[in-house]
Amino acid sequence: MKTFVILPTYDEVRNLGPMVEQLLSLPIDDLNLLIIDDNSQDGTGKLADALRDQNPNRVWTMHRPGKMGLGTAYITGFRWAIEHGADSIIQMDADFSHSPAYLPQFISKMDKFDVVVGSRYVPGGKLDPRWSGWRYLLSKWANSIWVRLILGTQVRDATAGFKCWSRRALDRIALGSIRSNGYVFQVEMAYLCEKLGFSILEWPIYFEDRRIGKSKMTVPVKLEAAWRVFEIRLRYGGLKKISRVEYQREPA
Ligand SMILES: Nc1nc2c(ncn2[C@@H]2O[C@H](COP(=O)(O)OP(=O)(O)O)[C@@H](O)[C@H]2O)c(=O)[nH]1
Ligand SMILES: [Mg+2]
Repeated sequence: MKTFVILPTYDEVRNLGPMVEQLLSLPIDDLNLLIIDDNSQDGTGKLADALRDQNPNRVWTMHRPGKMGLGTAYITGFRWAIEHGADSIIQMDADFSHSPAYLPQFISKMDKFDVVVGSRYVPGGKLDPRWSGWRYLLSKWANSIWVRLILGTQVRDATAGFKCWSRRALDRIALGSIRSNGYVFQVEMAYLCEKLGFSILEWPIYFEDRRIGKSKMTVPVKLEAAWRVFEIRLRYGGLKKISRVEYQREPA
């Protein structure tokens, strides 16, 4: 079983080293990393190449000329991983909000599920206690109510960016037709999973605030995401109703 972790980076120079080290020390067979850096200003790209040279045939890098967004980074990474023979593909942030410690559990579920979603909003899921009540409510509302109302989805954490995909699932998604890029990229993919009838496991995670560096997501990006949910509905509204969606919320 070959696994690829796709790590998009933009100005993560202090997170990337420890992240790669932790990922490579996981007890997972044939675990490979692809770092996609968008010409970070802080030297992340150079560090990525150094890590690649230190870990030949385990760490790969891709450099894009400028900040082109998370969605396109993942689409590019998914395609590359499939071409390179991946059986499972993991998408995660490089800032430690998504703990590498969950990976063995996610991968162990790949025989039964098409996608595992690291979820903040299922029982057992937890947000960093440093989140203010207001920030928590807004996020929970956006994920669990707004998106569900507009799209009729079942997923509790619609903008979850921590996922483990089986190759068979990604093979069934027309990656070339995915248009959204920021948070909505996650919503679009989640919606498609349900429309395509994938079996999905929402696995509760503890979502820690990034340890170092700054978030690249701004309030306008978040507001834009809220409106773009309508666009997704318009674009895919014609798709036939879901045939089979099997959500398992908690770890068995
Ligand atoms: N390659 C690439 N990575 C990005 C871009 N925007 C954000 N990232 C990375 O995507 C991950 C999530 O971004 P982050 O700013 O932490 O978003 P937040 O967790 O929603 O605050 C981090 O690893 C970032 O370095 C981008 O435009 N291109
Ligand atoms: Mg983050």
